[in-house]
This record gives sequence, C-alpha cells and structure tokens, in this order.
Amino acid sequence: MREIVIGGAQMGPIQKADSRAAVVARMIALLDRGADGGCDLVVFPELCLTTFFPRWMMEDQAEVDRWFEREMPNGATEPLFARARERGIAISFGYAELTPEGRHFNTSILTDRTGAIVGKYRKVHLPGHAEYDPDRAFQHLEKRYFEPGDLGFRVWRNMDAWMGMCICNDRRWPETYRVMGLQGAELITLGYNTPSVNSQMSDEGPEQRLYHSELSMKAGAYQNSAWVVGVAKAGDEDGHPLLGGSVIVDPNGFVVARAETEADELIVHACDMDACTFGKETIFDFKRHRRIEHYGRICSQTGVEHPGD
Ligand code: CDV
Repeated sequence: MREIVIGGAQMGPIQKADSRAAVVARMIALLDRGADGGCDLVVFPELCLTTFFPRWMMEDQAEVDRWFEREMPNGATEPLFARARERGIAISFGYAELTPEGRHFNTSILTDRTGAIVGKYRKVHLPGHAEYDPDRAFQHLEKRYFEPGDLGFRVWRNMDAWMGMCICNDRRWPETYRVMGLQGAELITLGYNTPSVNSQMSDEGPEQRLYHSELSMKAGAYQNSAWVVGVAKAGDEDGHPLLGGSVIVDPNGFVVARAETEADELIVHACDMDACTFGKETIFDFKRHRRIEHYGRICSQTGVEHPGD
C-alpha cells in the first residue's frame, strides 16, 4: 500500500481588491486544516493568489503585469512555503508567472514535503480569446494574457508516486491525461476557474457545467488508471460566479470526495497509489493494447478534416 492522504483545498472567491497577503492567509488556514487531518499533500486551485483577472479587458501591460509573480516563492508566498515546510506537507498551486525574459504563463508548481519545488507545469490549452469580444456576456482573455505552455505534460517522482499536473481547460482534453498516462502517472492534480455560466450560451448553467467538469476528470482517471484531484476556485468574484465541485476521483473513475460549498473548503481522501496498478496491468496496459499505427492524426492535425477535403 502506498497511501498519500490528499487534501483538495477549494477556495472561495477572491475579489479584485483582495491582497495577496489575505489570500495566502486563507491558504495557510486550509493547509493547517489539512495538516490537522493528516494530509501529506494539499492541492490549491488555478491562479489562486488573485481574482480570475482574465475576465477583465486590460490594454496597459503594466496593469496586466501586476497580476503576475516574478519569482516563486516570493515575499507574498514565502509564509505558505514556510508553513508547508514546518508541517511537512507537499503543496501544489497555480499562479500567473512572469519570467525574467518577459514571458507570461498560467503556471502551477508541485513541492515535496520540504517545500522544494519538484515540478512546474505551464498551461497548454488556453481557452477564450485575445481581443475584446462584445458578443460575450463577459470576457475570457487567457489568449491575450498568456502564451501556451512550453513544458509539456511531465510527471515527477514525488512521495513514492508518479505525479503530474494540468490546469483547468486541460482537463477537458483526453490528450492531456494520456501523455501523462504514458509516463506512468498515478496522480494528476489540477486547479480550475470555471465560470458557472457559458459566456456564449446563457442557458448553459452550473448543472451542465459541473456535469462536464466531472465527466472529463472521471474519464481521464479511468482511462489512465490514475487518481485525479480537481480543485476549484469558486463563488462570486466581483459579480462573476465560478463553479465549485472540487473532486477526488479514484483510478476507476469514481468520485471519492466532493466539495459541497462554493467557499474555502477542504476535501480529503487517503489515496492508495497501488490502486492504479490493476487497471494499468489489465484493460489499460498501454504496451499490450494501444495501436499507435492508427493514432497519427492526433499529432499531425488540429482541426477537423473530412475525407476528401
Ligand atoms: N480557466 C479555464 O480554463 N476555464 C475554462 C472555461 C473558460 C470553459 C474551463 O475549461 O473551465
């Protein structure tokens, strides 16, 4: 048995005016709750140090860059790293990264129990648009503020398990999970900021969006025989509602823990990494069953091409 007690630290809304210090204090409170409950690893959401700023149109790059972190840890997040170190807990969280070369990424990191960063991921599938779109009920400008991640979908050996990360919209793409599955991923963690209503279709509300969110994570877990931990930033941010529904999904695709609120809430489950083995050695034994001679289109084509086009 290789048991890792995992806490999914869902966060309630962060308003535009909230300071990073106030947010980090909330993260430390969730971390302490996790430590008291025996957690080995606590996972926080996407872009969890600030409000979901890509909903706001900004023209001034200096204004944009205020939402980004130039180093990690930094002054604002060092207290979180220190508490994680002190309590011997690994953490993962998402933030907006501004590199020394001036590049902008939607990033997440993974630490070990000493607070050392062992993994970094930069979001590959950026949803939304780059220019102001008057036809949407609200903006989703990730394509304006970030460039697509350049690190691929890697996995790391951490706490005696193979761990990988993705971020929000990545969870809807089977390729995300499979690339990590092909590296033996046993645990995939992710954070998300998902508006409760589709900005381009107002009758697609929270019920349908929760269904799709969970469906994607269950499928990714089952088809790769891996644990998936998906953690929301939820609730009403300056009048813009975000979904909750954080879940821990087992390698059979069953939800074993689910958040009930849209506030700061910790979900916990003792995840046995050995539970991945059966599926990986039977129905999803990739080496025996995959037929790569038929998968070429996945890597050579992005959009749909009908035969004869
Ligand atoms: N932050 C995200 O990536 N959000 C998308 C929304 C825009 C659909 C998501 O896939 O949840």
